[in-house]
Amino acid sequence: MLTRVRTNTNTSQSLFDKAKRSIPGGVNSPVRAFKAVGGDPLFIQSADGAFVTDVDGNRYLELINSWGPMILGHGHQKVAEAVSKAVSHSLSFGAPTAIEITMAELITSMVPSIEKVRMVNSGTEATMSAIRVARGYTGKDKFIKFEGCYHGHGDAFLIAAGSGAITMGEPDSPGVTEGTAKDTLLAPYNNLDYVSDLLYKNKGEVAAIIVEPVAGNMGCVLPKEGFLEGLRKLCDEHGTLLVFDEVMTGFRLSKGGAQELLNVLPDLTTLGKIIGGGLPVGAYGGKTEIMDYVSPQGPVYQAGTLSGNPIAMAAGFATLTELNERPAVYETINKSANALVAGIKENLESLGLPYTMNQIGSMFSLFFTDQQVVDFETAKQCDTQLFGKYFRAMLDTGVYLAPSQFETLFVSEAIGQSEIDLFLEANLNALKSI
Ligand code: KE4
Repeated sequence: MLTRVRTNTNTSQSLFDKAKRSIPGGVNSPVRAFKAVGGDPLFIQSADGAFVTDVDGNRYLELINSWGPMILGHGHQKVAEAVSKAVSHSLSFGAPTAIEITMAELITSMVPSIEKVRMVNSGTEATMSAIRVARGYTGKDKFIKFEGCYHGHGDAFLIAAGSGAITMGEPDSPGVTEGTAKDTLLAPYNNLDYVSDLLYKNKGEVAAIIVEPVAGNMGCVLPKEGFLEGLRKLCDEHGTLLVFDEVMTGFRLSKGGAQELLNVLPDLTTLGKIIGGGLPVGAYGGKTEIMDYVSPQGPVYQAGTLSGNPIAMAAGFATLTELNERPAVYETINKSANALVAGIKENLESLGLPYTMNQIGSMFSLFFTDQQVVDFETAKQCDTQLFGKYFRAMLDTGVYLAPSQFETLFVSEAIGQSEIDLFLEANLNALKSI
């Protein structure tokens, strides 16, 4: 059962006070600190299916899915069994293992554009490495990213980044040098003319365009008709590599990710989140001709102590195998997402609240604005104060949403009709109270 009204959050509060004495901001990733929505973070004790329980025993229906990985729901038996079996052989060898081959072969069979893949430990490592390979392969220095897209915390990406780094223009963070920033070119999402102009102004200098094929870090923002196809064409014309950052959309929008669903093939793909089934895994891959530039096969160096860790591979392989062998999961989660979005819209309209909802498959975002949200500029027009009130009201009615307007909600296979009904009842009560 949901905790209707939270009894207390005293233990979370005292843990947060304690955490701040030894961890910057009391968290190991900024967005978890609830700064974007107000209030203090909950410390989570456990999770099962579509629910999380905090250290005070409050139970919440959740649509964060640990920021994407938990597509099968929390505590999936096959994933848990795979991990405990792997643990019985000890944890890490720093040497090649057979499961890395079976994992690589599964990924290359699932993701249309990937012929060879390298495992790393996070999405950030994946995107950093992909841009390095693109620069090494093309011999060019610059790359284009889109305002509001987030590709992890690598220096070169913290320029008008999305997710927790939402700011504009200059490097988002001290420590990112002008020298680094000068090679990062920025364009508005969904604006092909701007990209074309950038490529002509920097003729022969642009190694790659990196894009979230469906943006999830300024809230969920979909590519306009022809946008991705246009990027593909521009890259071919300019000898620039197209990099799809599918850390969020990979294995989420289909078993072949956004590139399979939207039928546009990149030269390189970065992966994360679902690929690890909840354990720290990232990967980058693409055409053999490009990936063979990666050390020790080629000259582009990239390494990692725990890359391809056998426990993480076991969790990831079990998760991807479930998705590969039971593609009906996508029908289920998409259907649940459709029902949630339809119900939320009904609730909003019954109260006459201005809103926009963007959805694709099992990813969706609610924006408090009466404009369409198609890029970073329009995303920033939203009423983030109202979103904070909405977030806190939903939390009080037992539903745990992503603690920022500039994030996306994810629906897992553990969400069924009863969870949908619970969510929509809480949603109506929360919307009435803001
Ligand atoms: P990680 O380094 O956090 O594994 O992946 C970075 C990354 C790269 N590319 C995309 C498209 C991503 O969405 C991410 C990470 N996503 C955020 C949530 N929007 C992670 C949550 C967090 O930073 O705590």
